[in-house]
Amino acid sequence: MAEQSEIMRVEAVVVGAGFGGLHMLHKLRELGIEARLIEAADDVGGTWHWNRYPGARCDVESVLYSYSFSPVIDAEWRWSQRYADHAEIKRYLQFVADRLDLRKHIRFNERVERAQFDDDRSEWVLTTSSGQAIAARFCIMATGPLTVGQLPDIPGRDEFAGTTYHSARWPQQKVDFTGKRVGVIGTGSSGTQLIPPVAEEAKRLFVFQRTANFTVQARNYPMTEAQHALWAENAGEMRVKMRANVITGAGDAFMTDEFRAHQQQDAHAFTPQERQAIFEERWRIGGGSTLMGAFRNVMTDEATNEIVSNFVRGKIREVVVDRQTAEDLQPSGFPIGAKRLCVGTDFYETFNRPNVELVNLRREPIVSITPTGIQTEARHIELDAIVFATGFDAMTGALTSIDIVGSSGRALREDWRDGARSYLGLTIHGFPNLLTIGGPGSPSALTNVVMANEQHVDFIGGLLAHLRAQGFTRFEASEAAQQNWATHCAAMAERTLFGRADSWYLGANVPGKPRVVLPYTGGFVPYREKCDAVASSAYDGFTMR
Ligand code: NA7
Repeated sequence: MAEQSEIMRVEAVVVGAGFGGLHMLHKLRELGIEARLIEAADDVGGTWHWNRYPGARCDVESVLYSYSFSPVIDAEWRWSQRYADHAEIKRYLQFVADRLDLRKHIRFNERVERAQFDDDRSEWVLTTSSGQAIAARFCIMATGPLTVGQLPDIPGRDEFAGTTYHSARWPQQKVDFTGKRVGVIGTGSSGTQLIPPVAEEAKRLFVFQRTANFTVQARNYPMTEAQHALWAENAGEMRVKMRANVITGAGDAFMTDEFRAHQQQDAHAFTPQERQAIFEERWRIGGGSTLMGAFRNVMTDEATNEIVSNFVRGKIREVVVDRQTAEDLQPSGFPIGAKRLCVGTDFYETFNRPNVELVNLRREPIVSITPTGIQTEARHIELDAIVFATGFDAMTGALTSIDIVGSSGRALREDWRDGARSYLGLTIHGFPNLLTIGGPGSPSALTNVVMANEQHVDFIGGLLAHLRAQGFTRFEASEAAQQNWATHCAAMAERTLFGRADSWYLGANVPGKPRVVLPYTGGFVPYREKCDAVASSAYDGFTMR
């Protein structure tokens, strides 16, 4: 640990300059708390700084995938697209950082490597890649659910002589695939978004698919003047509806009440023809994940889920001309939505291009990566570039990649060896004065993550104000409260279909990671009510001194 004299000392330190961290820094300053934010990148943006692969855009409509706390930002920013792309979202966060004058309290280009709690002083000491340390009474990890990219452990991976890319660490400069033979490994959200634009450039594109996923059409378009006007007038009301889960931003922000009419109804109450008409409207006009909200219980009732799944399977057969490819693209063996639904543009249409070929790894698994391409059990495919769209060590990876050591030398990596545990996804027993924005055990990426982050920032702001008002300098979640929350999270997950797929929601995509449903599946509204109840009971489940 650095000498005490060298250490910069503030009241609160925030890690990560994405949506959560920037808002947190602003909130701390509003509360008069001296704070610094540490960011590994050279700019703000968080996941939108790193994930700049072609086609990267959000799957929640931008008007709702944005901050609600600042009337100034609302008044001065206009989204150009229904679903903004990565570049526009990053520009938005740059605008926010400048407009709120946040940069002066951000230390860029410093990766936090270790965070250790000093029991005697009741403070956190963070050491960063710059060799500098910073000490703070409170440490708030805003490190994001999708931060640490996963590279598959394929023999020969590092011997490829061409160029390799990972979707989550895309180069700053435009990558030109013109005239190139490109292989893309992975058909999750990142793969399905980047495959169509890469196919437009590449000479040949080989898509290496291990598990066919469900992809829906985003139906992205430039925002209309009428929508801008509607938003300017109704933003407050729409956000109230969003927090009440009446609208989700998954394609329904500008839809009419008529469009939503059957959302709370049972799919079985409709004839197959009626259901088909409802799905068609959502596929063609609604777009995005609106299909998932057509009826109630899609993520809790297997039969309802299968009805929705079958509609998408039918669409794949309708769109993809080659019969074998259409069959290979059919998702099966898991419920729609249990792996995150992919929202893209013309993913299935791309397989009708003469330069694109699907390689079904269930039929011909990858044996190795060679200096000149990929060897499957059936053939060798010559390639100039390989794109790994192979996902993340989600929800916990960014936290466990930091050497976090809590009270009495307790290491977080050890603590979470059998599965991540937390109280409300906000704090962890044994780690006093540490807070996590969107941590495992909170709704996080299962809901509109910007909305979820705002709720966490407000909760944390309230907690820190309470501590100050009471003269406390230290808090910790009790073991009992954390255990009760874990039991509740598991019970909620049992009621859903999320456990039925090998997805990053469960950590199933990371070899050796314990299989636990990581985000809270009980819904954002009950979750927020629980947090509100905790806050209004003087922080039930927390010990303070
Ligand atoms: P995902 O959704 O985890 O997708 C990763 C993809 O990579 C998925 O198709 C995997 O197949 C595939 N994969 C992973 N390892 C391998 C190996 N070894 N061989 C072949 N294929 C492999 O990550 P994304 O980046 O697309 O999306 C993550 C989230 O970011 C997304 O949900 C949005 O919230 C934004 P598998 O299904 O495991 O068989």
